[in-house]
Amino acid sequence: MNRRNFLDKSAVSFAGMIIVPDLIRSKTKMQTVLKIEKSVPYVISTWNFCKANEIAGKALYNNVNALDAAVEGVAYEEANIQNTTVGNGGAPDRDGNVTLDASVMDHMGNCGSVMAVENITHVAALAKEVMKKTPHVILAGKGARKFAIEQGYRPENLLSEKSKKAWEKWLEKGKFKPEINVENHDTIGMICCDAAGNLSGACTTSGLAYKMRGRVGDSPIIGSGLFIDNKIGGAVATGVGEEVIKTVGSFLIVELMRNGLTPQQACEEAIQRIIKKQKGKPEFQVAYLATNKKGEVGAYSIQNDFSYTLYKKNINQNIKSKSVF
Ligand code: SD4
Repeated sequence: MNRRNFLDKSAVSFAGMIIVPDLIRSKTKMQTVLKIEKSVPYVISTWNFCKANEIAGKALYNNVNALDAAVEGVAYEEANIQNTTVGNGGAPDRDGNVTLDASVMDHMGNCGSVMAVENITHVAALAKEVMKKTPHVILAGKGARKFAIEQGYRPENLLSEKSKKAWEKWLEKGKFKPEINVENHDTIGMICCDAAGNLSGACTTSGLAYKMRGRVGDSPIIGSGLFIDNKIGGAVATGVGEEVIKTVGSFLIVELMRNGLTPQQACEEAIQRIIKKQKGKPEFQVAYLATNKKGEVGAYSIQNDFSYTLYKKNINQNIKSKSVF
């Protein structure tokens, strides 16, 4: 079985990990789930990461809790070296280093994040380790890498041949311009609702291609790339992180939902906050995806190429988002 087949046939890819199941999925499943079942589990994730979405959905229907399902789902894309926007094989910074950002947040309001991590594929799982095993919320750079290795993660070269070639071509001109949606997908932000009705999420990315060394986007910043409040709902972001950070986008959406907006209205208002500051039509993309405790879903983007994937009752659908332009 070649590597690709292995990834497709396994529920989740285990590349780069030594102690496999415990790093991705906690030992503690929701043992009492049948007694407390009150929700139809569902998964939403940014773009068309159908396989990752399905993996998380199947885990939820197997009574895995929302946090572990989200981390398990996004792990598929982190290990997919064909995908140049997430994890192993991600586009490097302008100096040729692949540096990854990720965050997780659970239904209790616990969160963890890692930023600018090198040589570690499964950074969302690592963010979960930060949340569970350290007194901190964020670990960055060399410290995050060191922690990963202590936890049993195997360091790897994350610069794939495909990403290296694209970077070398970029170097011919060497002009930075945020490139969004080059392959009809980008950062994966995922929110899961489990059978107990609890919401959790994960967000993982290699960030903007050819960014400056040390640049960190919105994805590992709690409240920007991801925010969950289990009483209200959750939101995730993709696109140019700088614009998301300036408006603390995901937190804003959850707060707007707290004030009575639907997920759709909240995503639209959060995008408008960005648009209003621009002179003319922005050339960049920002997209939001949100859900509330009623199970309603909303999505909105600046440019018209955003879509999201919804898994519910064994059906996985990619749905086109509304957009400003
Ligand atoms: C970042 N938001 O690092 C991420 C990248 C992304 O579409 O989502 N690109 O800014």
